Amino acid sequence: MNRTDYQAIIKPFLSKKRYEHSICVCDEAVHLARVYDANEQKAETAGILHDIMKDVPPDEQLKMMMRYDILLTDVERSAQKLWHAMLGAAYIENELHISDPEILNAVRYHTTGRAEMTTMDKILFVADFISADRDYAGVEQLRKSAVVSLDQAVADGIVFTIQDLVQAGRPIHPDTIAAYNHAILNLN
Ligand code: DGI
Ligand code: FE
Ligand code: FE
Ligand code: FE
Repeated sequence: MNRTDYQAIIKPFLSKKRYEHSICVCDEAVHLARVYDANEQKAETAGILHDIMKDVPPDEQLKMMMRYDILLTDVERSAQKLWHAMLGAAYIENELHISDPEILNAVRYHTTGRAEMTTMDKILFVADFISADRDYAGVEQLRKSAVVSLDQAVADGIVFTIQDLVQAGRPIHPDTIAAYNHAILNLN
């Protein structure tokens, strides 16, 4: 399967906006893979597929997670935005028969991050933040820092996320906290 095949697979699942986001993340992931000497084809696959489950209605996402024996913690149940990453990884493994752990983990952890992120995890995490379709305040700075230090960009992204979550009074997933601590400890 190549990029064209995967584009055709994700299209019926996604809104036009989310489809275009997926293409932009794919392009950025390939770019970062080139900069950081990682496998460009794996970055391309992870990028194009990362949000495949994002627009599936939440009740349907829950049913699908049960089908794949995904058990949710209390935090995960309360944070619907985390579901598409867990479900997305299970879906592409079970239905698209992707078995490469680098791709599966990058998709699985693209929303929260985790401790000990692989280069591929970091590439997808950062690509999702700085893709061409993003236009939040600070994105230009993050785009610049991403090609200088992937670790710095991961840390900045996690700080953004945690600040937003605290501001909104939302629960923070343990993987997000682990990613934060790991990123901070390894920068200095
Ligand atoms: O799917 P995208 O919109 O492209 O991006 P994403 O998968 O990174 O999702 C971002 C959303 O996920 C954003 O609204 C914040 C939320 N999120 C990330 N980490 C956590 C979280 N939400 C909660 N409650 N807890 C987390 O640890
Ligand atoms: Fe996502
Ligand atoms: Fe995304
Ligand atoms: Fe993200």
